[in-house]
Amino acid sequence: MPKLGLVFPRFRYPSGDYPLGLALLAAVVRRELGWEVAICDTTFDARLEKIAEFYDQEKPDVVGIGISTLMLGEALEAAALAAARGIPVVAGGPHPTTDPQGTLAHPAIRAAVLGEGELPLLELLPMLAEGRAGPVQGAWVKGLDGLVWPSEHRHAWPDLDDLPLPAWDLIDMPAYLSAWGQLDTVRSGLRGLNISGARGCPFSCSFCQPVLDRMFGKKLRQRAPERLVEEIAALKERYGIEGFWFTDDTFTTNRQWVERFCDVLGASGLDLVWGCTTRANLIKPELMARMQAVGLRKLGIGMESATERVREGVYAKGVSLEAIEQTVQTAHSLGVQTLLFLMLGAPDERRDEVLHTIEAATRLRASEASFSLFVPIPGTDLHRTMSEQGFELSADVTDYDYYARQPFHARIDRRELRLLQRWAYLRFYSHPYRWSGLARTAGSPAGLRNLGRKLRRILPLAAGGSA
Ligand code: B12
Ligand code: SF4
Repeated sequence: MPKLGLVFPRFRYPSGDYPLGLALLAAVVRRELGWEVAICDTTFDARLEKIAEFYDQEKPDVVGIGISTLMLGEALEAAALAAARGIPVVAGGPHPTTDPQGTLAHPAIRAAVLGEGELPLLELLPMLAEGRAGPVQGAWVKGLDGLVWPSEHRHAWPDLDDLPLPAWDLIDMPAYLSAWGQLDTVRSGLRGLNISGARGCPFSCSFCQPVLDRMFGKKLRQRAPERLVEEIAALKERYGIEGFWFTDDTFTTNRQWVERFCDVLGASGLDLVWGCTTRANLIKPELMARMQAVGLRKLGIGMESATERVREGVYAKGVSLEAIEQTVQTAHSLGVQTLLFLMLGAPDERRDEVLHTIEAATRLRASEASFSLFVPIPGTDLHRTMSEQGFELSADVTDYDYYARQPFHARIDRRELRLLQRWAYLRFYSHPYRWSGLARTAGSPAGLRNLGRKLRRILPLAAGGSA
């Protein structure tokens, strides 16, 4: 029986979220093609030798590598190791989706899949295993002679309810359960896992689109609440989870669907706590109360910036500051924690605007905040407009590392921005309102590890420089 070897080269910035996309692809390939599948996940053992050993032990007929832009360097090394053993390589995930041509330029890679990998992979695997090459919808394919068959469109899985359960048996689930910290501020050491209920995002934030559109499309496709709750029940039965976190981009886009989900979850009697992300204008108090009644304990909210000029003028977020303040206040009154996502250092953002954002976030009754340094991801609208406006943007994708370098000359240089980022965390978390959450996080080994990991990311001041 032929074998597929899937690789998740997460050497940098590991998290407690298991590679759900790869686990789904593995399950689909097993069910539809009857192939054997093995997964090499470097999250807990980030060494190239681990990947080489995986190839030598598992001897896959084809290798598939999941790549986000931040993983590109290690992914290409993993691909080269496979090619050196004569194994054809398929690349998939956000980076090949955004830049299939650039991905295929690497000699070791034979195919770059656009967006959802399930359908293209089912066509590609037999083809590559037999040493053939040809056109495939949703993938760019390269023959052994270097001839490339491009593809215009991604090829989406038609019905999400027809996807099998992820291949958990191929993932080190106990390691993820103990590394998971999404709901640590709710209860110290809470056992939980990530889950996906939908694909597609209809919104148009300039720092994100059209990457997400290319990945999953703009149309929201949701799983039936019953199927989703079955998966949650299976996770509880097999792994004893006490909570879960939705990786969906905007969980509350479709109000009726959320209400049905709450009904089904409530009726299941599973008694779990959970969290999700939303846009502040898409969750009314009544809906939040209904979600809270069936276990919602944390809400992630994209705030990005407190100044309208940056949030709307640059990021095109489409959410007012009033809506953000209101939603945080409602959550606070319902006992739902909130996690704000913010970015510092937009192309021409001034120091006073950054400081204003830090103060505005600190004032809100939000339990947590993530202050990232802005990076224009290649392929996004903002990357394009910045280039049209004359910003010199680095062509080296390894410069698009959130935590290390700056791929353009910003008004505030990276060193100062990093100082501002430290100040933001200090200011936000020194407020007594957040001390109990911090204490709960520090009260579990996983929480403490996650805290240490975050500190290591924000503390270096001088890593890299501007492009
Ligand atoms: C949850 C999430 C996370 C989680 C971790 C997810 C994980 N398992 O590692 C956390 C919070 C840790 C995270 C971190 C980051 N993330 Co993130 N994340 C997401 C999010 C919201 C959902 C991912 C998900 O689970 N999707 C559901 C599963 C089913 O889809 P999937 O994994 O993408 O897999 C499908 C396809 O991609 C494809 N595919 C994937 N692998 C492969 C392999 C092969 C061989 C093939 C054929 C196909 C294929 O097929 C799969 C099934 O259809 C996405 C946005 C989104 N909606 O996708 C952003 C997203 C992936 N993240 C992004 C970014 C930028 C980051 C960070 C840099 C953010 C930061 N400031 O820290 C870090 C980078 C971490 C790293 N080491 O790479 C970007 C990536 C952009 C890019 N060009 O790479 C995205 C697209 C968001 C965005 N719009 O900007 N992230
Ligand atoms: S940032 Fe969130 S809401 Fe905005 S386009 Fe991306 S996924 Fe959609």
